[in-house]
Amino acid sequence: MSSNVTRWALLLLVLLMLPLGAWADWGALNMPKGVTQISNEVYTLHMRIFYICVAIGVAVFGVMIISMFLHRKSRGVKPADFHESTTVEIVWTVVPLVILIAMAIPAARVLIKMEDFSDSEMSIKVTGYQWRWQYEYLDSGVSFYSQLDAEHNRARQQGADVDLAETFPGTSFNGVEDIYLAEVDNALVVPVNKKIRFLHTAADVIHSWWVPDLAVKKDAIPGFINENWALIEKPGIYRGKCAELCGRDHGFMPIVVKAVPQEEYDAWIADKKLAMAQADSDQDRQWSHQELVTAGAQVYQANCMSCHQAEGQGIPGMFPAIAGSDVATGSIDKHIGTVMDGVQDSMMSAFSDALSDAEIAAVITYQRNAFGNGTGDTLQPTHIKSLRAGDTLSAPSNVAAAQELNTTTGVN
Ligand code: HEC
Ligand SMILES: [Cu+2]
Repeated sequence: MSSNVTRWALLLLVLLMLPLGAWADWGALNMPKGVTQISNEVYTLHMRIFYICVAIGVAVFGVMIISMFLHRKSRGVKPADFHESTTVEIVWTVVPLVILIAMAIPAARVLIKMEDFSDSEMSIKVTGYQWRWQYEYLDSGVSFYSQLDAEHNRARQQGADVDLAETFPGTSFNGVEDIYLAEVDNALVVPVNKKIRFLHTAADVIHSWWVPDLAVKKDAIPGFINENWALIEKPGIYRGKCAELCGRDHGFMPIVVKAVPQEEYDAWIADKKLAMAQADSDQDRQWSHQELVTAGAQVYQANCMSCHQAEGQGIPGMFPAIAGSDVATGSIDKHIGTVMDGVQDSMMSAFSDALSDAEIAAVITYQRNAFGNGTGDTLQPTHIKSLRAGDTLSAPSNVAAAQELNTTTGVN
């Protein structure tokens, strides 16, 4: 008997020690408390229900294990042979019912709060694309795209071979500073202490905008608008990602929300508006060939390189090469059409909404001259602008004029 007890005690000890290593980092496994009132309520709710589950688990397994131990055959226990007990049936119906109601009431209360969009002080429309986010500040007209930082994007192309210490010197990629693949070019800047309403939709496939610290996770569905809101109390940088399997690069569309004090936010909006006005006027001027190529290289790295690759070599069987491509060295109209309207039923999406006139003109000029394509062509933003206006007739002469301009000025 006593040797039996020792054996049981030993087994229990081993079982208890197994997860000890994991306990040290328990906090990292749990859901974050977040920085909004709702996220705190969600956290509290989550913990309450978790503890109820733990209590039920301990009670049920406790009774089971103790019963099995105390009434085991070797002790000569005889099984009871009664049938049907009204008392037991009432107890095991009423007790779970009471527990379920006790869980449903606080859960419904938080859910209703999450769906309450009244009194929101500003609205941001968030549109998911493969693979970037567009943010439109509906109150101030500011709008931009946000995607994986170009350096991170370049590093990840090396796959498992990437040496982070070498690629990002001075940056720790362990622990809390781990931002590899979690950095974007343009963060979503928002003011603290304002009720922000988010409107979620998508332009191609279903995405999901997920920022754990804000307890915000909403599907972005083409043709639908889903709502959500957040009131951030603490300035800081909050990171998230697309939580929907939205295609090949699904893991590479991070979200960065930067919450700043109101004055800082106002200054940022003013800056953004200025930059947008500047970009607008850039659409109307004549660019030099070199300017377009330089700008185009950046547009290419940010938007096209993930598929067509750094040297324009593509991935055989998947993404065509731009180097020596019939489209990039042939008729410029076909090239423009490919980039602006995409290719039906392929991974080549339409870029006419995602890129500005200048960006489209620049990336096409770049593709037609980089990777040994050397066509010498120059495409002006004004040409794309007139195309958008439906003015197809003026197009060829415009291109020709631009080419002449370049041969005469020698910028080619
Ligand atoms: C998601 C991957 C992807 C991205 C990003 C992408 N493309 Fe493509 N691209 C494709 C695919 C796939 C094709 C082939 C389409 C077909 O013909 O079926 C293609 C074809 C092309 C072609 C025609 C090449 C040929 O010879 O057929 C050009 C030009 C082109 N893309 C330009 C661009 C530009 C410019 C960008 C960035 C603004 C870009 N692509 C971004 C996937 C991509
Ligand atoms: Cu996505």
